Parts: sequence; C-alpha cells; structure tokens
Amino acid sequence: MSNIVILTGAGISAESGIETFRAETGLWAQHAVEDVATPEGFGRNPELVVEFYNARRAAAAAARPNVAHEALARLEAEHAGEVLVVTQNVDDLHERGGTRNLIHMHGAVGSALCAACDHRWDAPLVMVVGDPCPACNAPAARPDIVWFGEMPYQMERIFEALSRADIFVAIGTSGNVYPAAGFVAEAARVGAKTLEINLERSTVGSQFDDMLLGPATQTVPAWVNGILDGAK
Ligand code: BV8
Repeated sequence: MSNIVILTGAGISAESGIETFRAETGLWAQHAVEDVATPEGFGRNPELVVEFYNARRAAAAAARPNVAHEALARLEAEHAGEVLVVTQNVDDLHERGGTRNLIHMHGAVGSALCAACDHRWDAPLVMVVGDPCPACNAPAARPDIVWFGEMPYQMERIFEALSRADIFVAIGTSGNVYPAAGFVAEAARVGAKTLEINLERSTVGSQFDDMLLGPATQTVPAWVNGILDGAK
C-alpha cells in the first residue's frame, strides 16, 4: 500500500482555460509580480491587487475541472494507500473535480482573509478594498492568497506527508517557486520514487527519477490508470 503525494501547478488547469504564470503570454507577462503578488504591492495599490484577484476569481468560476483533475480524484477514491494533493493553484478545480484530501498551499481566490484578526470567510465574486471583516468589523479584507515573502499554508502537514511518501509526483509546475520546488529533493531524501508530469522538463526536472511529457489531460489519466491497474 503506497502513500502518494502530488504537487500541482498552473499546468494542470491550463486546459481548463486558466492562464499559467510564466508562459510567454502568461500572467507575469501581463502584470509585474511585485505589484500584484507581494504584501508591499498590496500596501502600495490595494485596488490594483484586489482587481487582479477579482479577475482571477471570475476566470476560476467560469472554468470547469478537466479530466486530469478528475483522474486525481479517482486515484484518491480507488487507491488503497493515502493520496494527498498539494496545489499551488488558487482556483477550486481540484475540489470541484472531486478531490477531498487537498491542501491549497498558496491560498484560494474563493477565500477572503482579515489582515487585522486572521478570520477567513467566503470571498464575494467581487471584493472591494476596505470590505469589513464579518468577525471584527475592521475594514481589512484581503484576498486569502500567499504572496511572495509570506509563509505558505500547512507546511508542517505537507512535510509530514512527504516524510511518509512512497511516490511523489509534480504535475504542471515550472519549479521556480520555493518551497514547493524543493519538495522533490525532500521526497527523494526520504526514499520516495519521484515523477515529473509536464509539457516540458521543469527547472528542477533533473532531480526526478522519471518524466512523463505531454498535456496533463492525456498524461495524468494515463498515469492514474497505470497506478490503479498495477494494484490489481
Ligand atoms: C516563502 C500567488 C518562507 C498566488 C504566488 C529559495 C528557497 C526558498 C525560498 C526562496 C528561495 N529564493 C526565493 C525564495 C522566496 C520565494 C521564491 O520562491 N521566489 C522565487 C521566485 C525565487 N518564495 C516565497 O516567497 C514563498 N514563501 O518562501 O516563505 C519565508 C517567508 C518569509 C520570509 C522568509 C522566508 C511564497 C511563495 C508564494 C508565491 N505565490 N502567487 C497566485 O496569485 O496564484 S507564485 C505563483 O507561482 C503561483 O502561486 C503559482 O502557483 C506558483 C508556481 O507557478 P507554477 O504553478 O509552476 O506556474 P508556471 O506558470 O510557472 O508554470 C506552469 C507549468 O505548467 C510549466 O512548467 C508548463 O510547462 C506547464 N504546463 C503548461 N500547460 C500544461 C503544462 N503541463 C501539463 N499540461 C499542460 N497543458
């Protein structure tokens, strides 16, 4: 019975119509990352940042999970060992595709966070700067997103799962952002087999034991079928 930890990035949602970050025409080509994805950027121009995430929330709401998201949910349901999906994505396509054991390590566009008291609630489709916190009433609502320089969520739970992992798979992530890009090294250190699934080899691709190249909607269902068939 193997324990599987899966890290996902923007590539798994690309075929659902969600833009990736580092493609030639991706989000970081349209916006300066330091303006929209840092606490300092939010401090300088909160309207710009809230608008950026309002657009991302609308894009996520208009998108549907694809067969790669659904295949991971099937793996969780049918595999005898534990399956944990750790996503860097802030869309909700994994949960809408049926995954339950899921960590949003970089937050979620569907959630709002009070910068004054840390209370969380469901974000409205359109957030407005100065929205009051429903718990403490401070006009301190912000998108519940982990920006550069902030600590990603649930790191202790992720490293605990990695310490027990037999298989680690990274899907559709370019390997540029830490600590997520370091998970393959940690998984290898504890003896897990490591697999990268991507359109092209990532920045940390040489650290994986194996590689499956191609669009996620083809490669992920094929890999999941292989794991489930292998267990029969
Ligand atoms: C932190 C907000 C501790 C969410 C995002 C060295 C070691 C450790 C840390 C650092 C380090 N050097 C610098 C750091 C700090 C920094 C960092 O990593 N910087 C980098 C740029 C060098 N990290 C942090 O600040 C993190 N926090 O370290 O905390 C700390 C804290 C305080 C003080 C001291 C220490 C916080 C990181 C959070 C970043 N938040 N954005 C949002 O708006 O969505 S980053 C952004 O990048 C998103 O979150 C995104 O998820 C993440 C990763 O991007 P990818 O998902 O990989 O997307 P990308 O476009 O790059 O790639 C897409 C991939 O898909 C490609 O490979 C492509 O080939 C593939 N693909 C495309 N289509 C398909 C496909 N694959 C398959 N099928 C397809 N169809």
